[in-house]
Amino acid sequence: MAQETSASAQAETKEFDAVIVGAGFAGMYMLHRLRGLGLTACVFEAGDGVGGTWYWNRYPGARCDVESLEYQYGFSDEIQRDWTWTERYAAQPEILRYQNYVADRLDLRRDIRFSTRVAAATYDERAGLWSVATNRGDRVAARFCIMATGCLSAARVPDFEGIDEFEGPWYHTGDWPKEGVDFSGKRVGVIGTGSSAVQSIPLIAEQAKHLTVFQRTANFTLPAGNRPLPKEEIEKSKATLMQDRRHARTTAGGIICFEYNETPAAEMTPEDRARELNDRWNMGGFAFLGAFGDVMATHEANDYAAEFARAKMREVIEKPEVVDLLLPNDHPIGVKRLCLDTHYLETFNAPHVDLVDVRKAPIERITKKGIVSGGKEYEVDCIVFATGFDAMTGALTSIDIAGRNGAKLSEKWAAGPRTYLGLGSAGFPNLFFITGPGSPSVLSNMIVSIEQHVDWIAECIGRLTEGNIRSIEPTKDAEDVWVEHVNEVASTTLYPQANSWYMGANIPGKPRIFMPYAGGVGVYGEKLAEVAAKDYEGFALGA
Ligand code: FAD
Ligand code: N01
Repeated sequence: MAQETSASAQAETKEFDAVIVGAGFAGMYMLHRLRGLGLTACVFEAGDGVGGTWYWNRYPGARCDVESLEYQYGFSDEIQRDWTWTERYAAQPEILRYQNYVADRLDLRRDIRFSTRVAAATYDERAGLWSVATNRGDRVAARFCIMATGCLSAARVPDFEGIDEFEGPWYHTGDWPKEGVDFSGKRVGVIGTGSSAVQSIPLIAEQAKHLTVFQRTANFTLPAGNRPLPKEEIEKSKATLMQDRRHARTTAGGIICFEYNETPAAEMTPEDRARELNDRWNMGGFAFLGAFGDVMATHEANDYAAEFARAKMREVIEKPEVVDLLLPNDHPIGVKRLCLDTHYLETFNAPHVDLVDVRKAPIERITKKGIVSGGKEYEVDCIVFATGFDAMTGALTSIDIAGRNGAKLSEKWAAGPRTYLGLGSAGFPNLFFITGPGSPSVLSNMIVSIEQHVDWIAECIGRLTEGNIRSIEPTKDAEDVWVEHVNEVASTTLYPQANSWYMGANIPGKPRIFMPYAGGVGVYGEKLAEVAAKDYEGFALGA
């Protein structure tokens, strides 16, 4: 892996065609596409290397849950052919190596300023330029400002009272120390039972002397079925990846490794339903949610899947006192992100692993020595916060973004994000979001959605530049119609029925709005193409 270097510090305002914020999958590909247009771009990245999610989330057990052969770039046949994945679900170090390999191949780092956080972006209407300021005093100006800041990059530790008094070390899964953590001989407390916890708990338990897991909501989790990838499967994927990716863009989830059964549950016999669920459970991964056409749309269909999953989960839990606690029963399956695990539930069979129900008795405070819930102090030597992210909007609203007339994005979005197509927001010319709220983003294979957005943005910028068009921004009318459409589509699903981060429910005070677009990558892609073909219908173009 090449060492990360950074672009030289900017003492005074320097001008570029574009500024990109973030150097994860999105920012890296955006930079590559802008270079291809002959434009200059400066990327700012808070971390000291590329990778985004896979740079920050180094907790034990971190790996993708979209299969590696699909969770990779699909824009370059050479790049994909020269890289070989080793496991069905690649682990974090392998994904980060892959991202560094791509950065090497495309010589990306020379335009990336690392260890630099963008603090503010202000639109200068007269000059038609974004002025971007960083925490290190850089100031750059650019016609286009592209937020590749990530949907799950603003790690959040809840405001527990007393956290500063805790005498041991604590960690957040989304900001894990590079050097790793040795839990040997330690009493560990893990707060949270989402995907990050489900992946890390089995490995933390292997090391720890004692592990106490603090659970607010039991989650549906199913065996990932991870395994080494055989040579033939890899070769087959390499031969067809480019066409597979074109296909993936026409699907609902940007994934082609399994097909959705479109038949509604009620139209199937009980035997067919059971067979479908069983086969898909055994496949491992998200195929399970494709068992019937209406799993995510009706309670009846969802209940079949949820009941099946609970029965399977129950089979591996041995301690009678935790069975009921570990089985999710307060939300439909799939409306909170489904977890894929490797021996998560089995971990609770071990005598040194305890589960504390913090739904019944919420965490009251952190003390010098541990965590207090239900009036009882649980002593621990270290704490792992697997408490998730201020998802979808957190990274954007933490930047002081001011558009026309100094209007702030964070104020405009105070009652929930407002975008047209998840790509831009009225009043903020030439500001693009990659996988922004109102786009399929986190409901899909994110790399497919990232490439879909980057390609659209690159084509748009290319056409504006060629046509000498100074600016583009959503009209308020188009934005209002889109926001309404996003809500309408969500309301035809079961998604709004859970306290999920999709709904902003994990952040106290955050408006409860279903933020991603549930219409699917394929349908959404058709809309993007239509808008571009109609000379950016719904956008105002400034001469
Ligand atoms: P990110 O990778 O989040 O990168 C954004 C970057 O922007 C970060 O490096 C951040 O430091 C930087 N940044 C943000 N704000 C600023 C600022 N103000 N100044 C400077 N830099 C800034 N998706 C899937 O489709 N499949 C999976 O299997 C999958 N697994 C996941 C596993 C984990 C543990 C997590 C947390 C997420 C997972 N995701 C998965 C979602 C994942 O976030 C995306 O797949 C993808 O990596 C997002 O890439 P990105 O470039 O859009 O954002
Ligand atoms: O975060 P989460 P995550 N007191 O928000 C609990 C992706 N990802 O980092 O459910 C007590 O899901 C919270 O409880 P509740 C994936 O998209 C993918 O695990 O809000 N508990 C929950 O249990 C995923 O969905 C992978 O009631 C508190 C947990 O903390 C997303 O990233 C791996 C609390 C947070 O779970 C986020 O996952 C990892 C409080 N005050 C991540 N506050 C893959 O497998 C929060 N919690 C690929």
